Amino acid sequence: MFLMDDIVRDGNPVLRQEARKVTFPLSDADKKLAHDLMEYLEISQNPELCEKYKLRAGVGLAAPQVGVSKMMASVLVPNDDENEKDKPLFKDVIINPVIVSNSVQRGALTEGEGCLSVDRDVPGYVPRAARITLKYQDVDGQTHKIRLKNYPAIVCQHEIDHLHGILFYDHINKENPFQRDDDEIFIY
Ligand code: 0S5
Ligand code: NI
Repeated sequence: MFLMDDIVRDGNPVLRQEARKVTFPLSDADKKLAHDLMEYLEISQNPELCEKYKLRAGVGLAAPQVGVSKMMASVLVPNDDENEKDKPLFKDVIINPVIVSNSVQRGALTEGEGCLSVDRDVPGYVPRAARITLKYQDVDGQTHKIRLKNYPAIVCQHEIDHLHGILFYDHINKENPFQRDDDEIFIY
């Protein structure tokens, strides 16, 4: 199980490295990594357990954030609909993910972004594609090609950035952090 002390912070070179592709079948170590990455999100999204283990709740966690430079990340986007609480909007460990197409339309989270590896608050919009087509492998080596929009699309782009050594604040306009394009949409 990962705790906050296991999470690598900004300044550690692993966060700026290009992660290595993962080979199949997964080694036992890679299987455990996949399990532990998802477990962190599940535990952190449970208010009692989050408090008990003093975690920062997250919707995604990439392997480089726990010091492992491999193309693997967990994503768990909860469903806010009270009746659909047990049906996440997106839940999977994405391995060797590739964004095969991006919408022309851009979108940014209204509240900006944070990162479990960045302890300071960096205000500003993080412009991203509003919709993506994502190709990835799951823990069984099955290939998925799916279309994502809005929040799940933003979360996956944030995680895939980690696999290429990119942090969210790299995308923030330095001169005008809250600058927006005309047809850019607000997400959330
Ligand atoms: C329940 C629990 C519901 C948490 C919502 C949340 C991975 C939640 C966060 C992360 C922006 C798009 C600090 C706050 C950041 C992806 C950063 C927390 C998201 C990933 C974890 C990031 N958070 N929580 N991370 O690379 O919204 O947004 O989840 O750094
Ligand atoms: Ni992050």
